[in-house]
This record gives sequence, C-alpha cells and structure tokens, in this order.
Amino acid sequence: MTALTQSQIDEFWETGVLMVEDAVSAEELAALRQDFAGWVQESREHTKPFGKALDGRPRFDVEPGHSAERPGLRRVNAPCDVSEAYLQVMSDSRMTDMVADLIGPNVKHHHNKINSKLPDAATQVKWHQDFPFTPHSNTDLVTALLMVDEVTEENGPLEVVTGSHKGPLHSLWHDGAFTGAVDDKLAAEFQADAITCKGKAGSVCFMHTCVAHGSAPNLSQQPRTLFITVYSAADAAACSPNPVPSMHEGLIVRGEDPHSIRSTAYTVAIPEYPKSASFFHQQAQDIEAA
Ligand SMILES: O=C(O)CCC(=O)C(=O)O
Repeated sequence: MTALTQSQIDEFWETGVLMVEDAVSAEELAALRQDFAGWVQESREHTKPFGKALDGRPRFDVEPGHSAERPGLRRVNAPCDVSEAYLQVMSDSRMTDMVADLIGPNVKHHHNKINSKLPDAATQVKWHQDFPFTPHSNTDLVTALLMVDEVTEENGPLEVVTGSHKGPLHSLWHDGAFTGAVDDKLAAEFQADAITCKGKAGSVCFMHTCVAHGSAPNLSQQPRTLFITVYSAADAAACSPNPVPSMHEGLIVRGEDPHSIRSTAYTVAIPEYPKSASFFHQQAQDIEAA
C-alpha cells in the first residue's frame, strides 16, 4: 500500500521538499500536543537546560531569557525516549508510511527532536543543510518536520531553497570553528531564494537531507512546535556519532534490515559533537554559556 502518489514522490526528488496534510490522525496529534504542553509547564520550574538525555546532556533546552512567566522551551531531545505518543508517530503512523514511499522500502530511524518557538521567543535557525550534521554512507535521508501547531508566515516557518539538494554540500566550519551554519554570504543568497513551508497542524514537510534551510524568530503570539525526525534508507550507515542520541537509534520502522551498506562518493567535513543541549548553542557560538 502506498501513502503518496507518484507525482508527490517525483516532486520530492525534483525539488527536495514535499508538504503533505494530515500526516497523523487527530488522536495522534492531540496526544503530541498534550505531552508538549506538559513539558512547557515543567520548564517553568527551571532556569536553565534540564533533564537528562541518553548521553547525559540536557533533554530540554531553553532560550536565554526563559522564565516561569515567559517560558522559552526551544528543544526537546529524543522525545520518543520519554513519550509513547511521539514514539508511535515516529515509528508507526501515516507519516512513517510516507517516508517508506520516499526512501524505502527499508527505513531506519536516526534521531528525533522537537524544535519549538514559543510566542516572543527569539529562537531562530541559521541556514544549513542537515547532511553535514549527520553524514551517512549515502544521501538517502529524509528529515520529516511535523507541524504540531499550525505554521504561518508570522510564527517562524521553515524556509527552504528548493532544488538545493542537487548542488554542493556546504561547510559548517568557519575559521576553525564548527558553527552549524553556512557563511553569511551564502546565507544571504539562500535567503533571497527561499520559500516558506506553512500548513495546518498535522501537516508534514519532508525535506531531503541536502536541502538548504533555516527559519526566523516567531513574530506572533501563536506557538510554532515542530516534531522533527530524521530517517535514512536502512542501508545508509552513519559516518559520525549521532548528535541527538536515542534508545531507538537504528530502529527499522518499515521493511527489514538489509544487512548491507550502500555507499556513494562525496566529501564533507566531520561535524563537531555538540557539547551542550542543542545546536542552537553551536549556531550562536555560546557553548560556554550553556
Ligand atoms: O526548527 C526549524 O525551523 C528548522 C529545524 C532545523 O533546521 C533542524 O533541526 O535541522
């Protein structure tokens, strides 16, 4: 059974991006929203990143200026490790079926996280491609960005450059530092060509791992919560440590384990393993403050 039409699959490979509505059921969406609301509530009791993920770094990251009155929870690392609702959607939902249509039949989970922009939060994502963060033996990787809230032009939508997955891999290292972002000149070029990915809650944006993307701060009073999962073809082997480790890393979510590795030729700089709760610190170069 296929979840996507051939023209949707073709659009993904041609542009590197595909938006689909109703990628999860109403019940699944409600459960995701409920668990996230609970984490925002919990964050009010903390003044800095808190909780513990698999590798000992904080599971929950907060924006500078976060407070009980104005919570700035911006990242949950590996929510699937602590929430049945997130595990279900990642491993066995309509969204999972769609991923199998794009890079399957054999699909492996790599990592999952929530990026949130609460009202008035300054959280932004600088321009980058995902692959130089998570190089694998081949580039059949998809980032699924599921909209837990409605995403509008004002609340900091994902911005992408369609077709950029067919171009070069761009370094995230500058002057000897891993910044997790492309240089300013290239960022300006991407910005000029960008389109925004908006949709109602429950929509998903599938993005090829080599697509250039970023996003601006939330200028509205509506939250923007994205549940982000990176999947690979099951025969893609990770070439660097997982920056968001999860107890479900390597889980085969569709098809079977082929017990083989497929390689394609490319060169990319090895990413730096994050020292703090999330890549927001790498991009801001404020590791010491984390
Ligand atoms: O949260 C966003 O707007 C983009 C997420 C992203 O670029 C990433 O996590 O790689």
